[in-house]
Amino acid sequence: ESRYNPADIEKKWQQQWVDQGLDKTPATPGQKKFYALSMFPYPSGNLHMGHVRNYTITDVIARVRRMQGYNVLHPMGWDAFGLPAENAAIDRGIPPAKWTYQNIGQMREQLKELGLSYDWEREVATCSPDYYRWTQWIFLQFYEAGLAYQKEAAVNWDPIDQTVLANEQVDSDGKSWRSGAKVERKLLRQWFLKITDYADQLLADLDKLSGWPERVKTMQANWIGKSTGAHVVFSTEDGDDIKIYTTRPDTLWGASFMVLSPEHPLVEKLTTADQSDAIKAYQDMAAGMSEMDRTAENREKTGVWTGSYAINPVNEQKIPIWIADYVLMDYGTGAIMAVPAHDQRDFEFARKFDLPIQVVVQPEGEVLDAAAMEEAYPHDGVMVNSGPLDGIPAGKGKGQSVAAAIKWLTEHKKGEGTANYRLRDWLISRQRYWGVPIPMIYCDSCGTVPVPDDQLPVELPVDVEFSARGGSPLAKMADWINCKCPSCGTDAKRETDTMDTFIDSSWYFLRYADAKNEALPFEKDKADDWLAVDQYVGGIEHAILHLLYSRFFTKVLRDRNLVSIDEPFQRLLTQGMVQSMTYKNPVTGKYIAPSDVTDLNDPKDPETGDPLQVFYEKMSKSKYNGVEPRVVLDKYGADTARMFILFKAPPEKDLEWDDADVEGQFRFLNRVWLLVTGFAANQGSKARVTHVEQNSLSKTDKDLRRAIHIAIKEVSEDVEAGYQFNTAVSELMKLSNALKDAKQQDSDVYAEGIQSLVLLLAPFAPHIAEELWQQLGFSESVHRQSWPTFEQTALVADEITLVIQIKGKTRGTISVPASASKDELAQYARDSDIAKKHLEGKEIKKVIVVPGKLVNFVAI
Ligand code: ANZ
Ligand code: ZN
Repeated sequence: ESRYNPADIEKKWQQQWVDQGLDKTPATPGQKKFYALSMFPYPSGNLHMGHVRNYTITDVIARVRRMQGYNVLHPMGWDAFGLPAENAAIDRGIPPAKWTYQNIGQMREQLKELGLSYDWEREVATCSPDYYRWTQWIFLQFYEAGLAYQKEAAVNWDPIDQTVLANEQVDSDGKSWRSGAKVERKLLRQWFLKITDYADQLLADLDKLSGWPERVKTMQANWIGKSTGAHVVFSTEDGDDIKIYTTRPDTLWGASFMVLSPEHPLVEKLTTADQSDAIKAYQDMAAGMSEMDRTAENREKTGVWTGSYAINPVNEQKIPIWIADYVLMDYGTGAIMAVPAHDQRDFEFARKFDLPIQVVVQPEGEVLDAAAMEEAYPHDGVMVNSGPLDGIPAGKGKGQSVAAAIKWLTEHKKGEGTANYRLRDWLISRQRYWGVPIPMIYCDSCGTVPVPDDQLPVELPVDVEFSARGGSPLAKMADWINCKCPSCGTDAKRETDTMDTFIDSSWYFLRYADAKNEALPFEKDKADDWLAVDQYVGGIEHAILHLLYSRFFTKVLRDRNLVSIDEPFQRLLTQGMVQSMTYKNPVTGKYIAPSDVTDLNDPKDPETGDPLQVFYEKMSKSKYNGVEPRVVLDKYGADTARMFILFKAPPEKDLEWDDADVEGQFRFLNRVWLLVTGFAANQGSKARVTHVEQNSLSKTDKDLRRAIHIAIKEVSEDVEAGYQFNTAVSELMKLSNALKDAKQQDSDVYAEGIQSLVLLLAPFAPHIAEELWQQLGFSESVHRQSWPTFEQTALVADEITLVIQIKGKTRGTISVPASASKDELAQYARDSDIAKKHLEGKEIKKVIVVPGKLVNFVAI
């Protein structure tokens, strides 16, 4: 007998599986298809434990489905554009493409070592021109549909390096990560995708996603942020219309001033000569501030009066028009009616600038006095001072006042009910090199002209100079920028911005269905065949943007008749974090590497001597608590790493790394190895059991067979019900113990047990299962076998004969399950005809149960 040595078998089988084309996607998915997808990684260069966990979970699902007879698509690829590659170019002079492809090569090897059953023929890299050509094509589809447009928007501007910064490059104190300069806001003309057109569908269709965690759906719903209310039109004294959005049209009679966003287009016109300087100064100040700062709670209110008035349409009152930065231009209409009695921000503003406050909602059993109020009253009550609404129950929740107000507004043609969304259009322009060039050309005579399909891809130029200063490298490449207008042929210029990398990942799951297509991003039939993704697995950090954008893309592509599905991901599993022990000095706040801690049982800071806090936290470099997949693979092999990860916690829960448990899984695989190789050596072809006749079995064989079929049943159910792989692994351990304890090694049942154990183990620890399967004498791959099914009859426990006594005298016997507990035995006896007959009219004083033998009723 040989020892279990993962290094001997894992590489060998990985190569053989490739040679056999084991993981290739079937050409036609047919009726029974399964699309298993992991969120593809950014090729940073190294796999971390979070990746290993994510991909192992999906791999087990894919492997089980294959054994269950599904045609499985299980692909992998690279989310390969993005900032780190450009930083590597700036810092180390390596071209982004070279850096990226090197990393991809490295990580691909690591994935292969894990024994993940990917169809590598469908691999995609978003930075490859074969892929981004179609990203550009899809962008042009959006443009054609009127869903891509340009407008001015603010960027983070580093005044020293003269470059645009991504949000991640701005420190929390608003300084550039590289130059340290205070970051400014600068307006640039940029491209947007009109995701707001789909806000309603994106919200409503969340209901279709029954296989998604509630938490993720709630996060998406909050992000979309639908509110309902009304548009109301106020007129200025000069007769201009100012439209406002309010969620509380019922409070219109309490609107005592208006506030416009400083960027509102009417501000200039409304500003009187006297107020002009103050307004301009205020606008300049607001322009330099971020939205976060502007809307921060408890911030002292600021603002300036325009000098003009509007007329409140419900009561013809003349009310002043102000500007203030707490009103944002891109929410609602960028203008509000202020109701200080019932809105806290308006209240603070009114108090600060001494503006009138009018109560229109009275709380029940209390009288609000505007002069004495210390804060706004936003709660329920009864409408007052509100003409036609007086006396109506008020409030957003139970009140009828909002509906009544909308009815009044509609009848009087002064407004209408409407919905509003927090969701904004998606700003996709990035002033960067390493991304998809936006395929647009600017011509002096024709304006903005899309690059014709047959000129795609607009490729990234290669000889590029990188420096942290002076903006995007593309914007400096005259040769690349200058081109001919596709429409009139005169000199024109290319757009130099590239796309947000979230666009690349918004359609990759469709490309996998037809990854090599050179004429289209994917053929409709193929996408329809494979999509939706049956199981998507990834991190909760993508709960909002990536998933929302992918849903948006899917709906637009559907509306362009490129695919038929409404939703891309049928079921979503967000796996928990991989945590590990961290050591932190509570005094200095510094993390200490475990290797620097002198005594792990009494951990102290080696420098200061302070006792250290010890707790589990997500693995990360900065906390020195990462465990390198490399180290685990070298020491134990991929199968142990997989088994540990699956065993230690249910997939959606956080997992605490524990070396002893890793070791434990290694030992378990060793036991399985000994068990199966031992059997193979002694019994050889006995393993090929195809049928066991339950009825002719001895009691010991029946008992063992029950354990086998319970394991099959439990593992199958654990896999089916929310992928409870941790309990599935426990069941495998139980089965292995039962086989180890069994004496009848030469029986058919024992052979059936060995065979079932290897089959059930196959999705979890694919290499060792394959090796053992072959040692049992089978020639076809274990991964091509059918998933075992349990026999109901094998599950039934044996029966025993139970004696029934009344006052010590035997009255008869009944048959009961051998597994029945004491209470159950008493119940079986009580329910028996024998007991009923003899106990009629008597009172039971005592019930004596001798397990496995008899029940005695003491009755008088
Ligand atoms: C009058 C009013 C009275 C309001 C009241 C609230 C309470 P949500 O629920 O988030 O949609 N608002 C509208 N547009 C705004 C903008 N561009 N910037 C800042 N605030 C804006 O919030 C809608 C409410 O936020 C609107 O309803 C408006 O204030 C304000 F007792 O109108 B309300
Ligand atoms: Zn032209």
